[in-house]
Amino acid sequence: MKSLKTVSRLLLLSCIPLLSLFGYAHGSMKVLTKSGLTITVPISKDDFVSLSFEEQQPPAATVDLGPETLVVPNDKPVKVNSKNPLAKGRWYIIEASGVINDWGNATDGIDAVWCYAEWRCGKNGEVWNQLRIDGKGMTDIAGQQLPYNPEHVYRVRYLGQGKPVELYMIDAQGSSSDNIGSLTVKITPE
Ligand SMILES: [Ca+2]
Repeated sequence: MKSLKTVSRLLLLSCIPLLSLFGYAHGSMKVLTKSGLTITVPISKDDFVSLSFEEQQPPAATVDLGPETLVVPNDKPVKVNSKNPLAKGRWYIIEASGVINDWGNATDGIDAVWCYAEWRCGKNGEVWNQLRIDGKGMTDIAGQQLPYNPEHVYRVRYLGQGKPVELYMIDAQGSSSDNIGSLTVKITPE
């Protein structure tokens, strides 16, 4: 809604040239605003050539769309986009949780960052970065190793690119038929 101050200013700006042109007023215009105020401007209706309002757009605000939780399947060759775009230049926390399996022999063995299936990746496990966030693994985004977490929850800071974020599991893109499970990814503005 246009503020009263703005309306008053526009009316004055509109009328000053007219008043200057005609030198005097022999009537008045009453403007009733939504707030209930009546503004009286000394001018005759015959003096009007035109009257126009210029709407001023409010400055673009940073919209905080809040947290978003997405499920990224490991048993289908799909990529999941966040519903909300991530504001350009804004920092977010991306948290991935859950376990998956890529071989159909169990319900786990891999999480967002680590392969911890001992028969496949040894006692110390291996960093597989199966979850891709805009094509990157979580350790790539973190810029450092993410220690194995037996709770299988990992968090990274992520800088918004002004577009939705794309999430997918690597193995699922070409070998999903024996895959099991999904990961949960929560995106929260910092
Ligand atoms: Ca597979």
